Amino acid sequence: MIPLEANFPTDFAARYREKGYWRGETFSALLRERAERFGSRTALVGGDQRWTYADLLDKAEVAACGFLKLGLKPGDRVVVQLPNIPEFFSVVFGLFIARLVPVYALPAHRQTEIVHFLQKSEAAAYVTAATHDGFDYRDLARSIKLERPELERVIIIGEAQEFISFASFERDQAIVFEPADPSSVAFLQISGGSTGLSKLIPRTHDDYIYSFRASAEICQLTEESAYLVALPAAHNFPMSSPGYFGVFYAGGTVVLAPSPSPETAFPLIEREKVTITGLVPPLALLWLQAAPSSKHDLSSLQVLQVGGAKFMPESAKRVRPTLGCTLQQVFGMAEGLVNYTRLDDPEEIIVETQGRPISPDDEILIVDDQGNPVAEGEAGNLLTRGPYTIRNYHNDPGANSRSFTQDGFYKTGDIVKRTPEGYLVVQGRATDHINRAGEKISADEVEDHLLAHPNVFDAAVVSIPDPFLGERICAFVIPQGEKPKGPALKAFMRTRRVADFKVPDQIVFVDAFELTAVGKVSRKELRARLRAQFLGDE
Ligand code: J2J
Repeated sequence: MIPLEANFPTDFAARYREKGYWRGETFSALLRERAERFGSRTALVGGDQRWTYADLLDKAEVAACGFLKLGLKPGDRVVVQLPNIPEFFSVVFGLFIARLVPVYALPAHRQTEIVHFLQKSEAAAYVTAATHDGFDYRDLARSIKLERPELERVIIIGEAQEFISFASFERDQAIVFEPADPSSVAFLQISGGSTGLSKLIPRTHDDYIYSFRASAEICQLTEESAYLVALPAAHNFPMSSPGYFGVFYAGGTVVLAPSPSPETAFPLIEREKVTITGLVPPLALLWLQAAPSSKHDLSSLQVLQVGGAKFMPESAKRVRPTLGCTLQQVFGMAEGLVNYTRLDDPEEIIVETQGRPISPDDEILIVDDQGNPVAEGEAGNLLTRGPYTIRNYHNDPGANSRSFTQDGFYKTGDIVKRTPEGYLVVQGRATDHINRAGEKISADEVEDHLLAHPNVFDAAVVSIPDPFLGERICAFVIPQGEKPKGPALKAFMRTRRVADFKVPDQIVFVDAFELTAVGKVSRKELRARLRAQFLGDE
């Protein structure tokens, strides 16, 4: 098995410890300590369940016993694909307690993505729910097993049919849980994927716990905080910025929303007196639209965080007058670096910028395409290095040489400029992915699927600005033979067993791609031209 490595150089690691960022905390020790301190306080509300901190620890220990009794060994990877249900937390903390390594998949992922995660991580098990949102994940598990018969262990939350039932897990007093090494990789998060399928992001206890501990402080979380998980729980934003882990750190309450729609979220805010939540811009727009006529009392809400994609100043301005709470812009990435506007920042900074880094030791470089620093205030490529930013992807030498500089800076692919106060303003990006409502989609990946259609000669996929989604996916397609219909191509994409959010929103048929005199342009250049042409025509 390929070892899990975090590759922080020893001198950096020593400094991060010395400065008190890395404190030797682990997820399991954290939960135990909180269960002792806040035992009877409510940790989690989801569906009709309310779990105290003591309940959460108890259920996580039972889960840990169950996983170990399946023959899983510390260090084994387990792909977890669960919706926003309480069991997400007993599974994940159970894995931590057993020193197993969760690999987070989204509920929207399908066979192609899950098989990729299983392969890349060499996973020994897959945990999913029986059904969610009208989709039967047991059917998915069945077709995954046909493709990967070596996947022995499929654990189902709910009616398990022929699979292993999570509900059958039992405590075993004979099992002794060994403490985890705080510098070890605790889990694999998934990247937004700018080229091809998502990469796996190794995060250690030390670095990740620092990021949400410091985030909890920046967001002023306390035992009284109630955080609504409106986005999918597997996303890095609701997980750690400060997210539910930040809330558990502070001893507050995590409230799970099965859907982020105002119809579902507003009653929960009223009932549970939610104080803070995080949304992507399209959802924030929906909330702003729905709030004025809502009969629900939203007055408990103190902070609305918006991130994952650029929140435009005109929309940002409306948050305080409409919702009566503070907006916090969050510009983060699963690879590490997270920027926040601070709660007491002047309104202009909150509205106009995407915040400043968590840590004094987050190193920020803004460089031109040759790698030279740009003049202060100019836009350039954002590179970063710091106490919670990864130095490598897992099992991916190609991505590692592309995505990191020689001296260990992560190339974010974002184009930013920095204000005199040190705040970052996102201007765009250098890479060719599409940021569709905060979901990052690789143009390469979608093109590859379209090219598999017998009547597609060539395809180029680009992002087009969209008033609601921020960006939508537009595919330019050169047909061959009988020209396919747009809807048929979309239907074809669905047969490719990929997440639905990757299906192009729009398909434009063209006879040919314009070529330069040299006869060949890079895909990047081609996409840029098609995009410009399309926007010019609009
Ligand atoms: C513009 N672009 C943004 C913003 C992210 C907190 C918040 C978000 C994420 C996330 C996260 C943006 N304005 N406010 O992990 O902990 C784009 C950038 C970035 C990429 C990362 C967190 N906030 N982005 O969105 O790994 O392009 O993380 O590099 O999904 O989203 O995407 P992801």
